[in-house]
Amino acid sequence: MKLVMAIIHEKDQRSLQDNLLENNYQFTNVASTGGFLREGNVTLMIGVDEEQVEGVIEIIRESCRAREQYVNVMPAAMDTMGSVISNPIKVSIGGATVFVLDVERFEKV
Ligand code: 2BA
Repeated sequence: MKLVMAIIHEKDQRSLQDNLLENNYQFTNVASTGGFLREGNVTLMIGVDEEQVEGVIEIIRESCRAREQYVNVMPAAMDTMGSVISNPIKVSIGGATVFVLDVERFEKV
């Protein structure tokens, strides 16, 4: 058995969940926060048989799209008037960040 962990944008959550449910996959949602942007994202834990991994990844690929976002980078420079000058950079987020882990043991007790 494998555990697919997918970190996705909150805006893709509904679409991915619907598509997984339609295909009879079971999953758990965990609210998470990106370390870089420090914004909420969503982590799905999807337990599947090994032969289902590629199918799940394909559903994730179809459900999640890449986005671009500007973020202010610190430290900011100070101008001559002492005000803060932010330095925005463009980052590309997602579609999804996916980890596939081996599951040593799976039980529902
Ligand atoms: P965040 O850490 O908030 O990162 C959001 C996006 O910012 C990243 O998108 C990446 O394009 C950019 N980014 C991250 N660190 C950066 C840096 N040091 N300099 C410049 N840009 C940077 P994604 O790569 O698509 O990642 C989306 C989210 O997936 C991340 O949110 C994080 O929550 C998770 N993630 C990505 N890689 C991970 C990893 N190796 N381990 C654990 N979580 C990861």
